[in-house]
Amino acid sequence: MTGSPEYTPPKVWSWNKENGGEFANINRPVAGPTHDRELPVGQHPLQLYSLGTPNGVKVTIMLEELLELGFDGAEYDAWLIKISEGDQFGSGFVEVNPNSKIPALLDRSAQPPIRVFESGAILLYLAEKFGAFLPTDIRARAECLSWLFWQVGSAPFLGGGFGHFYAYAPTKIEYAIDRYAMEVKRQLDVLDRRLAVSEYLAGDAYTIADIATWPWYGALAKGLVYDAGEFLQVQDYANVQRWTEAIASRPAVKRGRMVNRTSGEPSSQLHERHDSSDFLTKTQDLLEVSD
Ligand SMILES: N[C@@H](CCC(=O)N[C@@H](CS)C(=O)NCC(=O)O)C(=O)O
Repeated sequence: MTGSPEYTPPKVWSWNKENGGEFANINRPVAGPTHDRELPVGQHPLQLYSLGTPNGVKVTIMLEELLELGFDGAEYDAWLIKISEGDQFGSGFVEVNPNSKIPALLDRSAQPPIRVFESGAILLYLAEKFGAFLPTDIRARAECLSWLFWQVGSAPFLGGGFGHFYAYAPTKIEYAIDRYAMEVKRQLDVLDRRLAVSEYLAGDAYTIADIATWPWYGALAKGLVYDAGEFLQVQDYANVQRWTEAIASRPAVKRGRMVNRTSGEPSSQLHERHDSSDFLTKTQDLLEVSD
């Protein structure tokens, strides 16, 4: 084993603010707001406070899929929460999500408005509210929820484990990278075996299980996260590749990926979404030209 400096934990842990890791500036050992700031509110029933990360994209894909099916009640305002600047610690945001993480949703069609946090809970809330992307048959529903909860439980090993130590940690620690690379490859194999016998995760129909899983594992399979495609040999998971491509080609997925996105091609970034026409008129390439 190489790359791990000797370290003996002290009796009592203390907060090292200068640990050198990416995101060290926003990580804290305490919860709660750091400053007063109300959240903006737009004209639609659903107010989404988010960012175009895999967890955020789950919700914007779901909302765009619902709109694609003709559910007008799924119209939404998507506000940008800049987590690197600490927006998630503003008092208004903490009222919607006490866990201070995107995505967070406020449904103002109910009085008082209903708050929903945790991407899996938001997908389930929207699926039940609109009666879509969640099978009603008890067996298919159980399969769908099993994969949905699998995703929510598994992704932290991919993001917080593998991604953190492979891409973000200030030193490359072989033990940590090995441990999480093994787990992520095991997870890819779990998906690959399932997708060998089933078109989508819950069966023949595309559901919230796919909507939750695709932004993480589909992006990984395309080599788009952590620049780790070659390291993990993602092309070997042929069934995951087939599923990834099929979902990537859906119009709602293409739109959902653009919302609250702040990196990549300017034409792929729609920082805030308040109307369906924004995809044609408010992407960063167009805003930069008119500045
Ligand atoms: N389990 C949560 C995870 C959400 C999460 O980790 N969000 C990240 C961005 S992808 C975040 O807001 N991080 C800000 C922070 O940790 O302060 C979910 O699925 O919604």
